[in-house]
Amino acid sequence: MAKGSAKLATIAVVTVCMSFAAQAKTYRLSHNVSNTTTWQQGAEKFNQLLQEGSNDKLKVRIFPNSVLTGGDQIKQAEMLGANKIDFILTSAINVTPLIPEMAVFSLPYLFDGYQAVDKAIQGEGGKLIEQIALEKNIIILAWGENGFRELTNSTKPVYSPDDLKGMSVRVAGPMYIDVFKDLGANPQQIQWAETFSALQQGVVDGQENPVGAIIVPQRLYEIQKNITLWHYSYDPIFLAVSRKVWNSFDADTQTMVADAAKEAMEYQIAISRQMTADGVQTLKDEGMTVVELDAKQIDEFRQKTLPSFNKWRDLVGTDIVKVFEDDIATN
Ligand code: X2X
Repeated sequence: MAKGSAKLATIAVVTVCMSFAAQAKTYRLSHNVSNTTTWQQGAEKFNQLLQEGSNDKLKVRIFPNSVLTGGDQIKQAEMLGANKIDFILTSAINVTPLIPEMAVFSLPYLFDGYQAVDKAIQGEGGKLIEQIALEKNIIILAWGENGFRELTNSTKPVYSPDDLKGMSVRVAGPMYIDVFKDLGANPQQIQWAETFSALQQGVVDGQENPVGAIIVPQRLYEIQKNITLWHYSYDPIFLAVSRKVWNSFDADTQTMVADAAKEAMEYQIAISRQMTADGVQTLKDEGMTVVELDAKQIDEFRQKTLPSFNKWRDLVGTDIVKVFEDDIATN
């Protein structure tokens, strides 16, 4: 080979290597709500931390509204478990068909506030569910927050279970079907991606979701007149990675990715709680009737939903529920 062309070949090889080094590896992250939500902000934070921690070698592309699973929010966990999606950010409820134990978080009135939530999720309860998820190939890196789910509807203010009689309500998962039946309502399971139009077209009268993470940023107030702050069910989200992607990382990268996930979810929890605190006023300003309940009124809902609490405690496993209750009872 002539000297000149050898030199050219060397330059070419070096250039190719450099461009490989410069190109970030991009993973796909799926979540199932809009890009205006705190879920999206948490996912963006994760991406930012991932890029910083890897000197721009790793990043995620975020796919909102369950687009990677054709609008099916429940399928995300299954596809992650089958290594077909790299990362998911989703709510525990969406995983209950695959892992019934995940329903523990959203048992009606298990938690009476954020303090109880934090004790269980950061305690033995959270660890236990992480282990169970691992058996299904779902590697949970960090817990975030959807929040306490509140009831909205377009027909009338709801103060007591009687007001819910015959009302058609969109729900996300199987346990809520039972809960709303206990309350005399007419629940229907509908994908979140289809819920806005279902409400708009009057297919259902109401729905339930957290104020800060979903109701305000997805502008439910445009199509719902009333909201009842009954705090009946808590819903965490989690950021998980597929086993295939996780195993492709060396130990240092795994630590960096896990730390980025934790920091991103801490941030996501903080902004969700802030938006929930501020959001009630926003809903009033937007013309919604906001029903706040006293302890006695809340207790009426609690009593009525006891049959589904008991049914789902058995499905989840009494021992698992006990771990959560013990966490909650610690000082
Ligand atoms: O579908 C819902 O209601 C949502 C967005 O809260 C969940 O992912 C469970």
